[in-house]
Amino acid sequence: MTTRLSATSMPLAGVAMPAYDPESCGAGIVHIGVGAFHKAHQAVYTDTAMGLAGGDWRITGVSLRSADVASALNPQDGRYLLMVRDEAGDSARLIGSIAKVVVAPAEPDAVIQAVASPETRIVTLTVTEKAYGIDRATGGVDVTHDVITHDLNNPTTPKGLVGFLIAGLSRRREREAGPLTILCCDNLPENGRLVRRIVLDFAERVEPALAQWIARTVTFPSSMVDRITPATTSQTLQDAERLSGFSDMAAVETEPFSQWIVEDNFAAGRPEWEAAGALFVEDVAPYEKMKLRLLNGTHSLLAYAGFLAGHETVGEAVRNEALRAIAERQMQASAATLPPVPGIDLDAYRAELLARFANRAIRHLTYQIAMDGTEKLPQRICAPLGETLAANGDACAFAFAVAAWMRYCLGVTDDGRSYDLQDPRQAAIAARLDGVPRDADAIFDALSALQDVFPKELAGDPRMRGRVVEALSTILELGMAEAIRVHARR
Ligand code: CS2
Repeated sequence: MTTRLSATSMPLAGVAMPAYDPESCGAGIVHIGVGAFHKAHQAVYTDTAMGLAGGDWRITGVSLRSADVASALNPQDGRYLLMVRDEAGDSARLIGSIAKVVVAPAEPDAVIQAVASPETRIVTLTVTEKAYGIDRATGGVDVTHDVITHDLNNPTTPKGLVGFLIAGLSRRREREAGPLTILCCDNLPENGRLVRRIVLDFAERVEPALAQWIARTVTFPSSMVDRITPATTSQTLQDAERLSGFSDMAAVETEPFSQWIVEDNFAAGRPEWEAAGALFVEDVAPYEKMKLRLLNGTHSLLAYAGFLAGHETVGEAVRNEALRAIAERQMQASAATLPPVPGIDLDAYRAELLARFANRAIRHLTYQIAMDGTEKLPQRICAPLGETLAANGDACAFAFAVAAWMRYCLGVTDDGRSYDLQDPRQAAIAARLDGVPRDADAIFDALSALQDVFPKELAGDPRMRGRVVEALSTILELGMAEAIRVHARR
């Protein structure tokens, strides 16, 4: 049997090793949501930064729900192989920046303690959009969200992200452990400001004095993160073993491209992430908008339309010429809604995105990206769509994505296979679609009434309705694959 990877492993030649001694560095970061993306992004920047500039910045990972990541990483002393793949081949590197992973349901106090520890100077987050429990109408916490309700009623024994942050911050204040930075790395617009608002709103409801302390002591810079990282599969693990010579249950595969744009507003220092290529700027908003609308918005279109047309991966979907044409049209319309983005040529950025999507060495499943549509559509599609209409533009370029998502909500493919929507609002979607005939107008009415997804003005705009119903009728009538061909010619 192959030996399990650990801190003392000497992998095969060709695997790059950490350029520092991880065990001699202290921890300085708590990261909540240790998924494949974190392991291919922030953990890598921190690993490079410690290699170049040192510092006590190792990461204590936190999983809010499952014990899987902890059982993969802890027996390996936090080590894992990062495989960077493109059509020219793979390169592999051992990452040493994660010290350990704590599982919140098993050790809730360890999570609170980690946030409160004076060693901890930064808490980074990749928990996905739905974990924040945002009320999109007010920007505060959604008091109907079951985890938020639980945590508001049980502030010392939380279950969710905001509850743990508040419990940790409250203990931090008690211990006088000093200022802290909370750095959101999820794909949400103005993500730092957004997290600050929900944290302060929650604190205000539990203890107003704590909210005041947080406002004075904690900073919430925004950041734009980018690296296409599919979920790890058994193939990933096999490839990692072949490359390193060790059994590695935590290996991750990703693309060569990587970007991190961060607002430089840190309350208690930070690693030299710029040495690893991060860009520090005063205002992240234009970069975030660009990435959410051009990369993520196109991803969502390719996910819904591609999945239903039988394309298992984003690569296959974007190699379908007609779907690619629809994607390019949506990108062009999205780009027209963007302010100038300092240092970025948007045409070149769009062309590079299409090449990244087409990377044959990465199998990024359309079904994976299709997950949580109600949390993703607002910033990716509805916001540029609403702005386009407000400027008297045409909704046409965005209508196919909305129609494809609505068709996807029916939960069954054109050849009759059912699939799970994997959406936090799937019960509400099912309730709205219950008894609704297979008719574009009726489906549009049922789903456009989801106010968390479609703001009232947008849902009520006849120009959006006309275009989406038109696209959805074609999809229902001809099936997705043929509808893509027809729509591309329009
Ligand atoms: C994707 C993102 O799953 C999704 O919704 O659009 O995870 C995307 O791959 C990343 O944001 C790329 O940086």
